[in-house]
Amino acid sequence: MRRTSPAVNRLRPSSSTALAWMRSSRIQLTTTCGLTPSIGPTSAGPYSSPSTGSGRCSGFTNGDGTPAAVWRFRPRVRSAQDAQAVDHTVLRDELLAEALRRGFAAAGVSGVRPFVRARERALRAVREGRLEGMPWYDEHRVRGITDPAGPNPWAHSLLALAWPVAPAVAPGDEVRTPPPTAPGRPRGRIASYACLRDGEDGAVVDYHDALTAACDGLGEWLRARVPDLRWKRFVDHGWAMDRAVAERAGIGFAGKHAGLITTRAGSYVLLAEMLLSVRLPPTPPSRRSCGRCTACLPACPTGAIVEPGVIDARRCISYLTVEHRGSIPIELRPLMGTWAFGCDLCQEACPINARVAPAPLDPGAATTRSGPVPFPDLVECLEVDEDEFRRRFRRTAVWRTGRAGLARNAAIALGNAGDPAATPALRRARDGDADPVVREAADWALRRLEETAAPSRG
Ligand code: B12
Ligand code: SF4
Ligand code: SF4
Repeated sequence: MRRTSPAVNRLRPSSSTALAWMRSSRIQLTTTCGLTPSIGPTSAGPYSSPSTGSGRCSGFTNGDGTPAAVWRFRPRVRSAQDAQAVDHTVLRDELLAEALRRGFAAAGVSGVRPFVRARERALRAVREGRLEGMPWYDEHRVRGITDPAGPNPWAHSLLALAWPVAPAVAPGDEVRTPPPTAPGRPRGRIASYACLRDGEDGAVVDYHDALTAACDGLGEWLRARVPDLRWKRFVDHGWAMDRAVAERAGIGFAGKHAGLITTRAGSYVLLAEMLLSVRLPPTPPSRRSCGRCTACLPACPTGAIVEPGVIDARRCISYLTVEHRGSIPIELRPLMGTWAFGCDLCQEACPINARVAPAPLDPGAATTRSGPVPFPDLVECLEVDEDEFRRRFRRTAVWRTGRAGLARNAAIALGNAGDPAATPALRRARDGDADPVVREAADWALRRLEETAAPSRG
């Protein structure tokens, strides 16, 4: 059983003046978690609230272990403006604690000034064609997403949030694909984020829905404390630059596999952010890094990590299986292994994930009857019809690739799985699938099975 590292709370600076000020302002110190904020009835400014009373230590650290609460102690409150700044620091810390209480793995705050460095990198990626095949991700969009406050002049803060995802397999361990459920029905792989489960009934949910609900809940919580609050959420719909916001807010750092790495869940997180009209003090960026580790670079089978932190999406299995429409380039197919949707290999190679990622999913059944599973029956994925595809995947991440996309991926995965007993299913798809791309992929897979079986026949 894997455990996330315990949150470590630190109080800084812990000078006697600061402590005296805290007492006079009714900021409380607790022995159990280091710090539980509360603000007294004399506080000025638009916000005042009683103590959260939650007493949760975890509420006051960033995802990367640095204190989310940057306690800016002042010897005394000199003016109403100062008092308001104090209030907003407390409000921010209560908000961050509330986010963690609601299940987020990390939360932090950044300012709204444009993300200039991320813009330059993304423009370079677009110009160099590394994001080709995603026409919606163009220069116009890059300029928009790197200036989220531009069209929202009321916004003063960005709340960066990371939602934990259970890995499909324990990172660092050898991947043991469960045996086929029947001869000729090998199991492939679906990336962990697509298998995200709802905490309440354990059903697979689309992460957009899960994060949207979690953000809305947090927004309402905040509105109850800041009555005139305006907010707007961004849940991976392409109108914010999630990793750049997360980095600036200090909820983690960008790894060499390009993923944002948090302390509590490693890179097994999905990101979202909320623009807020309230002016909250920012949390500091993470000082952590990958150091000398390079484990993810050779773990990528297609060479998609072209330099540390830089992905050529055109080679990334995640792009090929999720975003790419039409035929997949032939030279990449043998490198795609048995991925039917997405890819987690660079994350699985990461030693930080091996230490801190959430407990892995149970491999479970091979059938996708109740939605995506980490090790799906590939023949089932190949043969699922439009109605069934809709029923099984409508409210999950797999919906994005469409019935034909999943069948195409499954055909290629079956070619790579190397089980000749899958030949009849591939022949049926080659001769009968409604989509020419699926028929061609099945044809390729049949030839690949023949080629890979040939040496053993000889
Ligand atoms: C387009 C996209 C993709 C594309 C391109 C990926 C890419 N790296 O650019 C494809 C389809 C390949 C993809 C794949 C995946 N994605 Co995606 N994707 C996005 C999306 C929509 C935009 C990303 C983007 O702007 N890319 C352009 C590049 C330039 O930007 P960037 O990678 O964010 O850049 C940061 C770092 O790479 C770094 N950087 C960039 N250039 C350089 C150069 C140097 C020298 C250095 C040091 C750093 C550096 O700085 C940037 C700012 O922080 C975001 C959602 C969003 N709206 O932000 C999700 C997002 C990045 N994806 C996500 C996920 C989960 C994945 C997958 C893991 C899914 C899977 N299991 O199959 C894979 C991982 C692939 C990988 N190793 O990155 C998550 C990442 C969560 C996390 N922990 O970081 C995001 C944030 C979605 C979300 N809201 O949760 N994705
Ligand atoms: S997701 Fe897979 S293909 Fe993409 S960079 Fe990571 S290991 Fe490579
Ligand atoms: S595998 Fe190593 S280099 Fe890659 S992201 Fe993890 S720590 Fe960084």
